[in-house]
Amino acid sequence: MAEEVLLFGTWVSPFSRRIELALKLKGVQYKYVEEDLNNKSPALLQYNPVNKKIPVLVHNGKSVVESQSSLNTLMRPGRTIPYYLKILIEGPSHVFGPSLLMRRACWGADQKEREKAVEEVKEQLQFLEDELNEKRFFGGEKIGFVDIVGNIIAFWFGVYEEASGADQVMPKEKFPKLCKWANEIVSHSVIKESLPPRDKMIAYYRKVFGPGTSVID
Ligand SMILES: N[C@@H](CCC(=O)N[C@@H](CS)C(=O)NCC(=O)O)C(=O)O
Repeated sequence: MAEEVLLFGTWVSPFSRRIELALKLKGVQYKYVEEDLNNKSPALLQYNPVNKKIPVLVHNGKSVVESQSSLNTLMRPGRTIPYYLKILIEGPSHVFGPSLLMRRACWGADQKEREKAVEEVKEQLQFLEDELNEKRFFGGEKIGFVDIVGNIIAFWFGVYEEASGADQVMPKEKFPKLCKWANEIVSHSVIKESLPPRDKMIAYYRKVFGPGTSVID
């Protein structure tokens, strides 16, 4: 990619962090714009007038919205990820995938909702465990698209659990391969420096998803 790459994001968001990761792994120079989601900048509204969400990747004035589309642009130009993996990682519309389910598992309104979400997350994790099999990363020896999208599982899940006090959904005994993979992901030198500070995130989620709050984006 040539110059003039902009990324609009928010420090705590797994979605914008994954684009930062891909940019760093690819060695692309970019300018990062931190957004306050309660007071979005005119530039963000201009580049993503449709749903006004971050992340937005802007290349030479043209924007790409939705983190998986941005990742495709960066990591797999001209190719697309197998659809079943896409569904598993994030869900067809970001509603059924582990990310939001995990938030329900941790902060759902009542025990019944939380338990149901835990079961669903575990089912999806089992599929990923089997898919990973003996591979180091989902794509083989190198970190790829699915590994980056999986940043939520590798890092955010543990933060959600700690912030909410929920039980671990991905114990080593049940998901040894995924746990090993998660450990590799968070220990990778580029990824390590691209993850937000854990303590700050835990404090943030405690405040944002505390008792009485609803589980939203
Ligand atoms: N499916 C989207 C999800 C992005 C998303 O949920 N962004 C949230 C922050 S983590 C956002 O911008 N929320 C503000 C809003 O909805 O107004 C993606 O992968 O890019």
